[in-house]
Amino acid sequence: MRKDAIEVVQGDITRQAIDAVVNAANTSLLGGGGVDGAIHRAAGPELLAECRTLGGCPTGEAKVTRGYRLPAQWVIHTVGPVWRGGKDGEDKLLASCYRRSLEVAVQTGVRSVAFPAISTGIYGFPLERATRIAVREVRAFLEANPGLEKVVFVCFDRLTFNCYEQALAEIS
Ligand code: AR6
Repeated sequence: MRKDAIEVVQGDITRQAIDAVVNAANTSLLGGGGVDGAIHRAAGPELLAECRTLGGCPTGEAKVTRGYRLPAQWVIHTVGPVWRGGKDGEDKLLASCYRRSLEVAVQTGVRSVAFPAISTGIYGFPLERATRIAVREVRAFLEANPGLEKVVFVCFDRLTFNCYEQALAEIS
């Protein structure tokens, strides 16, 4: 088990010195609030210009752009599900976000990736449920992909940080 390949930190994902940061975007890929707004502000207008060429992104999928003014070289934009009570395929779609983001990362030659807690803000996905899915998917992917060296869960607040620590301790 490559436990040491996963890190949990509290902080701002736009400040992470890492190969790629994942953006919790919407299907338009044209920016928004939350972490999406923060990434676009920090990366600068060139990011939006490149996003305009991508033609949007379906929920559960991922697309890559350059990072422009971010310390990260790449941004992997994924679209999490809006929480609608849990019977609308939300779990599977969220798992797909983590898996597809990591697949795109490996295809891009990325060795380290930072994730925000996708869907747990504006999209309302229950935090504990989301963190368990995130940890499970990332663990499984790391097991199967030794070329990927590090995945960091970047938590904006202490509650999210604690949830990831708990999920990592439970799912071993
Ligand atoms: N660094 C790390 N995490 C952050 C940051 C940051 N700078 N800013 C916020 N978070 P959200 P969603 C956390 O709402 O639920 C946008 O409008 C935040 O505290 O950003 O997937 C998009 O365009 C929470 O833990 O994303 C979509 O329309 C987590 O990031 C919609 O929001 C995700 O919260 C997507 O909603």
